[in-house]
Amino acid sequence: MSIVTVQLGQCGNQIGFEVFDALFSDSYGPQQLCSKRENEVYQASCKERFFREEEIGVPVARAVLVDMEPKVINQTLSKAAQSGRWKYGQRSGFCQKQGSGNNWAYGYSVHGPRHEESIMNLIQKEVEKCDSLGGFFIIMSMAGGTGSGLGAFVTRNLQDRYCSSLKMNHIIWPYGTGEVIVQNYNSILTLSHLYRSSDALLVHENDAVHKICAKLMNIKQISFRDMNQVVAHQLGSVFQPTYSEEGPPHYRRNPLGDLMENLVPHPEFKMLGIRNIPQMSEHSLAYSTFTWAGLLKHLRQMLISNAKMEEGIDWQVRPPVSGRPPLGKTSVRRELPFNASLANLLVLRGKEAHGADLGGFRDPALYTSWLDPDNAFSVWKTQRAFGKYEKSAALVSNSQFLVKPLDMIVGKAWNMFASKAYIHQYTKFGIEEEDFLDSFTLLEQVVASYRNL
Ligand SMILES: Nc1nc2c(ncn2[C@@H]2O[C@H](COP(=O)(O)OP(=O)(O)OP(=O)(O)O)[C@@H](O)[C@H]2O)c(=O)[nH]1
Ligand SMILES: [Mg+2]
Repeated sequence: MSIVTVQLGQCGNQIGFEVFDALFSDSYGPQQLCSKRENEVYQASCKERFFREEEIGVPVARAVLVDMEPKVINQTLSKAAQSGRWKYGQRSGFCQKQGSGNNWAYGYSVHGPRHEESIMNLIQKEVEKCDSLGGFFIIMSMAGGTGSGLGAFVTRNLQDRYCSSLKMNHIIWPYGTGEVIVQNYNSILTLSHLYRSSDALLVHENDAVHKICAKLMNIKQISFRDMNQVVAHQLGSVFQPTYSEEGPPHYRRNPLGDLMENLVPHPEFKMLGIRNIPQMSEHSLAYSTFTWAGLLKHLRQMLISNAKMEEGIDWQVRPPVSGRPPLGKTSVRRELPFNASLANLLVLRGKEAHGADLGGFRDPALYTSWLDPDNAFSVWKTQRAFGKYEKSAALVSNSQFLVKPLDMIVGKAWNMFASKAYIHQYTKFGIEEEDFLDSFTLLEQVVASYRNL
């Protein structure tokens, strides 16, 4: 089954490019751990998902590029073409002359309806080129104007027109400080709208990705490109092929569907995050060896202590000893910031992945009590290595990890809203105070639901 990717705004397009490049590099890079035959099946599986063949030339990404200004789209198209390895479709990009100026309302209410037909036609053309559609992957930031506002509009349209197809939005969470003043307004409007029309929101926080670049990758002057490569690597480590239930050399046909089934058991809980291990510079990798036991022990502790990387993990955090306490009762370890999960999907790639001991992730104490732990944990595997790592693990979690950042954003937006700051810039384009109030209500409910897991 194929996935159609929709890249929106500056951020969505820049990340989208790195994702396709990472998928392609991994699929066609050197590979020693599996047989030639198995490697070919892996490549074919990746291609079916993310690329299509044209009669002449290199594979074409199953993607649509949308921005309201031409610069990033043109750069992205030409970078892919210049790679000489893969490219975007000839008429897969849509741009205009002027962006949304970080105004969500402009993206949603002006650009959206004005360009609805053109954008939806492009998407439909790409869908028609899939033998079988597995769903949509929609990449955007939540703090700007186009990716966030127009992205929310397009997602709603996809929900109307392709209601039986899955939609997963990949969202970049803005830096906590130092960006545009209205980022919290844009963020709450994006999240609340996507909560109504998307099946899952897969989030990367810029602050966390920045730290990974600094601490794990040892990059001194960190650019968006560096950060996007980290994000792309993490996404690739989840979405590259893994064995189906039949086992090797058969690969999973419907990754998006399986992922949703494993991770989103209830529509109130659709916030997902990724952690992976190891992730390091080429130089450090040359001096490192890994065991599955060591990798999984670290990854588990990253999950329960809500660390985004292995460096600086708090080893004091433990799950409650005999299950978590009933609501309202205090736990002995309550002061510790234990990150409870609703569901986890572990993806193992590389040497002897089939032999790894997964007991630590099956521990019922990690999970909410209302879901059977057997259903809350799933694992995907392949013995084919991912990129340059002989062994690697990624964990996609539906957990409490966003409670704090979400609560912060809602709080900051609410404070600004209470003093009516900048509201006129939104009402001017048809987003009323009522819409803000609806967004606050919805997101406060999401925070409360996750907090009570
Ligand atoms: N990780 C990452 N974040 C980005 C990138 N580009 C922009 N951002 C973040 O995205 C937010 C701004 O959104 P943009 O995507 O630039 O905005 P846009 O969708 O183009 O919308 P307008 O420019 O307002 O029309 C900020 O939070 C930036 O930190 C990128 O390439 N990578
Ligand atoms: Mg822009």
